[in-house]
Amino acid sequence: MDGMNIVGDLFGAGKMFLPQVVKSARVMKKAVAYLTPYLEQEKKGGGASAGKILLATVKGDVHDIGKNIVGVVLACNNFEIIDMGVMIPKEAILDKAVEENVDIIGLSGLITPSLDEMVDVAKEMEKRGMKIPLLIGGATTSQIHTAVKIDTQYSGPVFHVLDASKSVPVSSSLLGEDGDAFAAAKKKAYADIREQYASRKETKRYISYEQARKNKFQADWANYQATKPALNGEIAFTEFPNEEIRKYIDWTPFFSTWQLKGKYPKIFENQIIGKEAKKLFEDANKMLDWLIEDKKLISNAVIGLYPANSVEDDTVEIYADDSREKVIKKFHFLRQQGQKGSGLPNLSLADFIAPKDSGVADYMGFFAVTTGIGIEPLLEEFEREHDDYNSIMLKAVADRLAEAFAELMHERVRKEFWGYDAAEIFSNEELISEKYQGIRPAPGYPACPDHTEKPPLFELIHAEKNTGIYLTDSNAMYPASSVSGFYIGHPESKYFGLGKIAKDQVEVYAQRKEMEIEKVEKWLAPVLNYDT
Ligand code: B12
Repeated sequence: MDGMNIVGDLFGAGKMFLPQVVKSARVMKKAVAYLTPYLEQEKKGGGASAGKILLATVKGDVHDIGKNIVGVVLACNNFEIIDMGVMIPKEAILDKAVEENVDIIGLSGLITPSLDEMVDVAKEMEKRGMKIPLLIGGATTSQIHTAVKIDTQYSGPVFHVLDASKSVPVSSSLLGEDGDAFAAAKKKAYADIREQYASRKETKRYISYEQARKNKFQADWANYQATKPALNGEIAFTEFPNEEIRKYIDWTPFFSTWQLKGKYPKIFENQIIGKEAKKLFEDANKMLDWLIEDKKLISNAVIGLYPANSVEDDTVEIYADDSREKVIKKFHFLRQQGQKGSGLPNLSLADFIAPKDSGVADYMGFFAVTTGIGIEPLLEEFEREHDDYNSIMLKAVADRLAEAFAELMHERVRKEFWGYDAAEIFSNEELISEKYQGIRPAPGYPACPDHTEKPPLFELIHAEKNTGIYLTDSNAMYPASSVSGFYIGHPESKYFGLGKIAKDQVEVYAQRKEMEIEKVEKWLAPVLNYDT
């Protein structure tokens, strides 16, 4: 325990790196597990725990690597961790918190619907009259969202925590002697943020939805001919060889998961972190060898290509066949409404699909891939062995495989199934930097932040039946190592950020989707430029 305190301090001071910390924690955890029966006795006479913290990824969300890292780092610093896992409903979180008499609740979430879920947890804590601190973490959470939406719901302490290393000083301060003053200072800081936010909001300029539509991106449709795909409909791939997928891995995000910042392979030359990065890379590859040789993980995919045209600017109709008479699905996209500089369009993904009245026979594609079938028993085994290092490593490797599988399938679509660039030859580096023609945006990503477009996508290509992936209440996919999205082939198509949108667009969007406006507002809360 004393050794781990030193590890924790060194990590906090930037003198030790996350992989080393997690490996040290593994030694500690194994030792503690061995000693627990003896320690239990001693604990009764007054334990040495710095506090009890409950961690959970909120309902509907499956991203958990960050939460697990936070759990390990806190445990290294003598906190007792109760990790409830992923997709945990608020009732279960709070019941457990009461039952275990925890000192702090920590919520993790990485997709936008999780933000709302966290607000609900805070509301429920207030309703139950709880007083313990609530920590908020994960990409897409932010100081501003925490200050404006969460802190206002709960009178107890609320803290947004940027990363694992900050979780220790925040938790220690909250539970320390001056905890109340520390919490009060944060309440005050969040009130200030809200004030600043309210005044900043007014300065940002938006145009009406109608103006935005008039300023859409206009491709030269009169001189455009889309390639007719070789495939019409869906095709599934079951038990796709992982050794093929492996070649498409983009390693840079893998290092950032482990909080080693730098581009692969240059990261190995880095004076400070190069050696650690190399060790980590070797461990990941050993794990990949094991997963592939022993066929531990199963990878499934489905892709579908269909005749498609855009209608009424932002809707895309998918047709049963090239007669384009029968609409089998509709997809709805959103349009940028921020004021643009002259000559710059207000983009919607639908702009890259030929409008029906242009007479161009265009096409659109869809995909869902998973590399996570069979991961549970492996994770359970690591858990039994108190091996967080390999558990986090396995998830990090599986998520790299999922992205790699999406890259591989996209290449095959361009070269083979759609075939608009049959002669394309790119290295993995060139694929990673998206040198090819066309894009594969995923529902939830900045150009199309609406997660409710996933159910129609799943229905169209029968993703659940074909791959074994299913959608949670928040439209996250399970297993976690899964990606789904669209293929758009137009040479000028590109990724962009939607930014915020105004109520006039939300009203039209709700009508088009035949959804209640309140529901649309709930799903799109983080991209609205107004308060609901
Ligand atoms: C890895 C990853 C995945 C993996 C997930 C694997 C897994 N088991 O978690 C894969 C490839 C499978 C994936 C898929 C998808 N993803 Co993803 N993914 C990411 C990515 C690139 C990194 C997340 C990560 O693990 N980072 C490393 C860890 C260490 O960082 P972290 O989670 O932020 O945690 C740190 C801190 O935030 C903090 N912290 C975190 N939790 C907590 C909790 C507490 C209590 C505290 C104190 C601190 C704390 O401490 C941690 C350690 O320092 C992010 C991009 C990003 N910028 O984060 C997108 C991202 C989260 N994904 C996103 C999306 C949309 C998806 C998909 C829905 C896309 C799709 N349509 O297919 C799918 C959904 C998957 C599913 N199953 O439903 C979006 C979410 C956007 C949104 N607004 O909703 C992001 C933000 C990408 C983006 N820029 O658009 N994804």
